[in-house]
Amino acid sequence: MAGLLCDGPTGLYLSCLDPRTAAEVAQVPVQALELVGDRVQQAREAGLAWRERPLAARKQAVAALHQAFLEAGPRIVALLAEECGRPAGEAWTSEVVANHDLFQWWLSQIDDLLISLPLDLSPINYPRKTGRVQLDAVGVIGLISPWNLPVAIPLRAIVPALLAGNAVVWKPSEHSPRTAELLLELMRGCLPEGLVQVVQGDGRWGQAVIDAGVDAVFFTGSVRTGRAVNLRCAERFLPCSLELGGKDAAIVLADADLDRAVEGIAWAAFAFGGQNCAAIERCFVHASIYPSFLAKLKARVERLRPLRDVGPLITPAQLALVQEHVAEALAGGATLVCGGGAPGPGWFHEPTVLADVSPTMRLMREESFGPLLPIRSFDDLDEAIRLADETPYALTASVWTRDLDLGETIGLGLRAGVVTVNNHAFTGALPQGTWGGPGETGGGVTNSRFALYHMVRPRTVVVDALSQPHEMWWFPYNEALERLSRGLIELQREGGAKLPGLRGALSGFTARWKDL
Ligand code: TXE
Repeated sequence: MAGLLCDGPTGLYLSCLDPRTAAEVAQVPVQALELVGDRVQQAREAGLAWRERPLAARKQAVAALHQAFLEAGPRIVALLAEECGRPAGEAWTSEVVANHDLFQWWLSQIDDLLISLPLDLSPINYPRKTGRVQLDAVGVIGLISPWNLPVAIPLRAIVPALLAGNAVVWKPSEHSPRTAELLLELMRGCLPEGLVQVVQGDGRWGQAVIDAGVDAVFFTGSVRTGRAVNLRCAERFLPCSLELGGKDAAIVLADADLDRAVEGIAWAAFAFGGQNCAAIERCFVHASIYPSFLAKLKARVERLRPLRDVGPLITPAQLALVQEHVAEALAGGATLVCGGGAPGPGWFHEPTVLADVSPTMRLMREESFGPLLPIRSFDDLDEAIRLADETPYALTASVWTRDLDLGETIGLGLRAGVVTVNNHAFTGALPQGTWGGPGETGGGVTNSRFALYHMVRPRTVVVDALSQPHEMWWFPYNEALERLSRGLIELQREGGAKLPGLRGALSGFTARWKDL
């Protein structure tokens, strides 16, 4: 985590504090705000040559980055521990292995995904015309990223953006500047100089990236900031892809595999210290299994090891928010099942389960973004579904049941952009799948071809091989044109549009156009 932006004898810097100890462990220099425009210009210049490179050459450079990334795995894991308090097992699986899959998938798919799409032109209506839709790079992509997955979240945008021919100006979170510096060091060894720029700083530097003339913006972060970013982009007619908040629900049916549900829900609620937009932040359990579910979950959560399984909050502010949500719920009559304490050092909070919560409590409506799992029972499934959909967020949701068809039906009945049956949240690591959802989750899409479509600009190219002196739809408009059009429609209606004779008639017609 980084403290506030500081001004020292050598200029501005981010003071990097280890969230496990709250001690300063490093400082990262910050360039003056006024220089952000130069960085965007440098990226644009490098991008012009990059987009002209054959795709095979771009793939070769990104493949080299993939190898450098894998070799740097242990360094990345060690740095994530110091910068975010990330447990090693979690750093390996979510930030190294998951990104290995990301590189592999995009490198294997990008040729097909970027292929030009031929226009299927009727030789009758459009004789000797050929065309295609090609996907051009948008130019310079402005990427503004958060601290909670400081390697995976930016790479999910950077890898496809580069393969599509773009340059990237990346403003990482002020709470995770060092992982960005490490990734930049790897990129410098594999990509053309200046193609990816890292702009360190706080939100003002993020704003400066938007103002500096990028061609599209990709943002992951809070709803509050996402709204500000979206407005600023709208003023500049800048395409903007938003990945914002989540308040994921898990619905546990009476027939669920209880042991699996407890393990899976404990992981999805407390992984990343709960600081994951797809963390389970509300759990609805059928009344018939509620007591046994609570007992098993309590026993499981109490075995979670601080810092080994569950990391700290990234900032004191994040810790304070979690404590506010716990205090308000307890004051409102919720039951503390386990956890509840913040024994330190650093900004660690115990993984905490609260039962018998009311839907009006803050921890059931606002994003807690911490190791906090509120649970309530339900008798009526429709009531659980209504409650699950009640927040303005709709990122992911899960249904836990042995009846897989029922689980899928219930999941598809929810608003969430991602639904899983008997699992939760891991799909963010699937580059094939889409990640995102409506409402205050932002509506953007990460991963899959659908994310790529925000990184390219489709262009249609049509070439007319001088087929004929005149087109039927050109001036003058006259009786002959109307008769011909009626005839064409009649023939199309009779399925005769492919009649070779018609083609001759039509080209003869348009050849004699001026005499008609
Ligand atoms: O996010 P911010 P923060 C949520 C979570 C968390 C809250 C605050 O609830 O408690 O957001 O986290 C840059 N123009 N999520 O403060 O403020 C900022 O420098 C342009 C959920 O980290 O959204 C950083 O790089 N940029 C989310 C990035 O935006 C601006 C993950 C995110 O900062 C800016 C993280 C501005 N006006 C937090 N203001 C998820 N969906 O996973 C700030 N920034």
